[in-house]
Amino acid sequence: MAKNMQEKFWDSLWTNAQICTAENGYGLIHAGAIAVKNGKFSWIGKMKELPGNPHDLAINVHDLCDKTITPGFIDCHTHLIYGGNRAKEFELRLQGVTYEEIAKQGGGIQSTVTATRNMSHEELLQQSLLRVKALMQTGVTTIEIKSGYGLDWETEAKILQVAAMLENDLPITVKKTFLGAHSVPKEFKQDSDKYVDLICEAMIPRIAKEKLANAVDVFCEKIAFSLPQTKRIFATAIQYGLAVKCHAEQLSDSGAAKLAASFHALSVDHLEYLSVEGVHALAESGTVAVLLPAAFYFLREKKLPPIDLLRQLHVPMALASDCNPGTSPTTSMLLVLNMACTLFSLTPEEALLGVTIHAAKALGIQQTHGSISIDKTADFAIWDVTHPAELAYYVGYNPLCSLIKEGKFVNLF
Ligand code: DI6
Ligand code: FE
Repeated sequence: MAKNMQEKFWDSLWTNAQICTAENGYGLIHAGAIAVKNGKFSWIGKMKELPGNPHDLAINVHDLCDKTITPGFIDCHTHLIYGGNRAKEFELRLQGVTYEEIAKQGGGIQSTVTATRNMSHEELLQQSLLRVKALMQTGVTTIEIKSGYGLDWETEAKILQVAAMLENDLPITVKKTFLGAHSVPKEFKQDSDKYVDLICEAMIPRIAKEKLANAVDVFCEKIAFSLPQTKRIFATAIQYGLAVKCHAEQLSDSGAAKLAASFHALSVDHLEYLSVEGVHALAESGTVAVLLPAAFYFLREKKLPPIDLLRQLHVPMALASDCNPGTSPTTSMLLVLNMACTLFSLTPEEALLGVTIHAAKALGIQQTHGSISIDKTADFAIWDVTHPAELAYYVGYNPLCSLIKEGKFVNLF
């Protein structure tokens, strides 16, 4: 059945497609067509229900010869603006030194902070552009970018300004999150509460005033911020009209997910050590569980997030790259799909929803993005596969043919 049709002329029409709408599961439409007008989906249905000859209906007509269309992927958790890399630390970890030990010795996040502070806007932009382009080449049309490698006002602002520059330079939607509470900077090592004062009294008010980000995230963990500190930062974020997100239960169970749920967080992310109580709290608040299988893989974690219980209690599960130099140096959403299935036992269908509609929900943009639905933004990817499960199945093979942002073909460079 045609889902809608009133316009006489569309800007573009894609015909002979298999459409995975991501509405109610895969939401497959075989032998389908999609029309776009003014950057939005304006008709979705079966070819045989098209109200006329394709060339009479749209200015541009593209025959897809049975290729598969999915919504553009949404990478809802990245830290992709940073300086340098951490290959040396990777070598150390392979010799048995743990991530926490490296962090305690002043390596880890701190070393990336030093490199990031020393870079200009332009240098950061050039390095980050490469990572964003690589993500786009795996079907991504929307990303979230967190600050957090500055840990002082100047550098945190620089990162968020570079995020805005990326959105200007590329056909991609960028949602910005302030993660000043990523690590306690060395200047405040003796008194982390003083740094939390700075975050709450100076940084968050300025982030809100200058509209540098629309969400605030906290890394709640023994090596980062405590539960009471996290609570204080969340309360301040809400007071300034910013959404809340949380790096929760990545290395231990601190109760951060439950706390974040009590603030109606958009998402809680990582979750390897999430408790039964935590899952129930997420189910009640409608908070999205963001799983980051590439970080799990790269840290060679053993503890799995409680997938069965999340599934049983219908907590929406999103997937993201966590693109960052310390725990997830990847720029492939296809690899993330595969790892979610092989490492976390998600079904390929759950994985696909995890990078589309559930990822949109994790960013609070599910009304306009994340599925192929009338009046939503026409962001989609065209794949040379016969079934969307193939997107999670291949390991390192990329079947992307074209990417469409707001109804227009993206130059994939
Ligand atoms: N958890 C992570 O996996 C990243 N940040 C966080 O809070 C890692 C950041 C890094 O090691 O540079
Ligand atoms: Fe992260």
